[in-house]
Amino acid sequence: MNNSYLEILPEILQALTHGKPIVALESTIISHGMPYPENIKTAKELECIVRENGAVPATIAILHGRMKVGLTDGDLEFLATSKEIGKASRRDIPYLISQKLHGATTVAATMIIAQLAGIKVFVTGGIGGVHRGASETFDISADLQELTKTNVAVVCAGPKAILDIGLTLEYLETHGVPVIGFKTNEMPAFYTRKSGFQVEIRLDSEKQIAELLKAKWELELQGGIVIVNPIPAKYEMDHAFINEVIEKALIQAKKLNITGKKITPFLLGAIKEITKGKSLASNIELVKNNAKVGSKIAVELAEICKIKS
Ligand code: PSU
Ligand code: MN
Repeated sequence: MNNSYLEILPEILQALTHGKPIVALESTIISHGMPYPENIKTAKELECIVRENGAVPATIAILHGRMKVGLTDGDLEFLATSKEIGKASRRDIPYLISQKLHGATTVAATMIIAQLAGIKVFVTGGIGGVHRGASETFDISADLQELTKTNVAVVCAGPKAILDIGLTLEYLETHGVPVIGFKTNEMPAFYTRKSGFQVEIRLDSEKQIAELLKAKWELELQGGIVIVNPIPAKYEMDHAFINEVIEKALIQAKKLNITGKKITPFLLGAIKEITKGKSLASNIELVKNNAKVGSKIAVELAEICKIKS
């Protein structure tokens, strides 16, 4: 890897060289998506789950102006506790690097760095999307644009329920981003297994998903793939209850005039307060479940790529 901005941990470099399975993990969820100490605990658990399922974890962040692929426990602790960590999406990367600053990477920025490193599979909780009321606010997450051009598969539990799921699906369709339901015909909505929207492609095994990834990229069809993996039933929240809570959180955000990159962390925090921590518990469980599935996809992908070469 001769990209001087990148710093890849030796274990990951070795895995890359030998075509071993690797799973990228994002850091916005650590610095801005969850409170301390749940954030650090979850970040470490995710890495363990990835290992237990046969892949090497690569948590990604920007630290001291360097794009880090693979973090030490000290790095994770810093991301989980420091107030100096900005939320870094695509447009923030050059600024943070040139000013030697820190950034917790969103789905978009994590995809960019994963691609630079040569990592194909990335696990998160929920992707950003088209916000409710976007026809007025123009608020569409840079995650969606990234999915149209960067060749990384993102395993998630659907777009966050705070978004407009219908419009998010339309956007992904327009831009040719495949959305695969893992063992589901219905689009999950992060805290719940159902959203009322269907997914057109359903695959029931990690191997089939790996084969789809391989086909897409061998055909040089640029862009990412979204794999939606519903939250396990025992951890899901009640649909009507969470929607009421989201409405309340949206009203709070409007009152306080919260916009731009602050809105997603604000809403997640407000939802956690209103649900007295229940949403956070669901959030943690769905990401862990994604880590399991994502790792198995990475293992299958490494396997079929080995056979080919
Ligand atoms: N999902 C979560 N918690 C989060 C996010 C997603 O459970 O904190 C983050 C992801 O990093 C995602 C970002 O990329 O929110 C989207 O932010 P925005 O809507 O500003 O693009
Ligand atoms: Mn936004």
